[in-house]
Amino acid sequence: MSIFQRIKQGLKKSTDSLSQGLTELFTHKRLDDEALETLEEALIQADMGVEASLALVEQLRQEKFEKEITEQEIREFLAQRIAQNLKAHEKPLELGTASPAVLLMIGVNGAGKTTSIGKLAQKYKQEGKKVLLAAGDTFRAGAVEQLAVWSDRADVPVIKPEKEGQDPASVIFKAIEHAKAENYDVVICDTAGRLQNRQDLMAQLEKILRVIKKADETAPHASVLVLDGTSGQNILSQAETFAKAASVTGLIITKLDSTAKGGAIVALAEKQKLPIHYIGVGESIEDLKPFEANAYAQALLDI
Ligand SMILES: Nc1nc2c(ncn2[C@@H]2O[C@H](COP(=O)(O)OP(=O)(O)OP(=O)(O)O)[C@@H](O)[C@H]2O)c(=O)[nH]1
Ligand SMILES: [Mg+2]
Repeated sequence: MSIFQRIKQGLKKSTDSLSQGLTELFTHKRLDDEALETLEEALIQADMGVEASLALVEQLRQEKFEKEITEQEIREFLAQRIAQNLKAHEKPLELGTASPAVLLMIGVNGAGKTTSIGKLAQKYKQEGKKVLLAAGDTFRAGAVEQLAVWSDRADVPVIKPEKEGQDPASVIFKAIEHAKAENYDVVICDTAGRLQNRQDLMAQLEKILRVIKKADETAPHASVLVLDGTSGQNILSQAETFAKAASVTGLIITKLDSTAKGGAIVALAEKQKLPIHYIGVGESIEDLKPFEANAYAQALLDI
């Protein structure tokens, strides 16, 4: 299945509610106020957020008000505008020239951090890079073992805590020191899931960042916020809080193969300038793809 088909399958439910709205709209043929209102509802239903939906409908009104228009033309108009808005977010995750490059993965519980680390590890390894993982989730039972499974799959080593419940910052510090000594190219640091309203856990994240800087003051070279694409509008407040607490440099949006809420990316892009480096489109190691604005917009509009 192509990546395009995958996203399309995942977005099917958003697409279905959109389609319903669009089909209803089509019975109007002429783009009048009522038709625009129906469209606005369909966009909001597809989780695109009120602001982004209003903006899209306004653009359509300006160009096509009281004109004859087909459903397909509306789809294409919207897809083109959405792709245009998202284009600026299409940016690869660049590791820069630091050696090792330190990559910190953060996000709420279950977002897909550890899985994305496994996928990235394999990608970098296949590019010929020397990759080390740091098991910085010392909090959740089984988290270290889960990362160890990914390290086996990707065939890269992992630095684990020496004892249960060890301070995560110290595990990550040790990994960076080890990577410096052994000339690793990349260290990817796992962290525990933390809800954005848990101030204690957000403070722990700040500590992790301080300790990373003790090992290398230019690190982390990327702080990647992993967002669960199935969470709809929740990803907006996550992006806002994590951006403040941990100077997020970019995003990975996971589970776009299995969501009816993929429209939330449109809402997010309206609010945040953060690049979307990758999207997760499945649970296997190769299911991490660069974000492509056009493919995403077309899948969302079922074109
Ligand atoms: N379908 C699908 N499932 C995914 C994707 N990414 C992760 N998952 C699944 O989501 C679940 C949680 O993934 P984890 O990688 O453990 O998430 P995490 O953020 O590390 O979770 P915590 O460590 O508990 O905070 C797992 O069952 C993964 O297989 C994706 O792109 N698509
Ligand atoms: Mg994890």
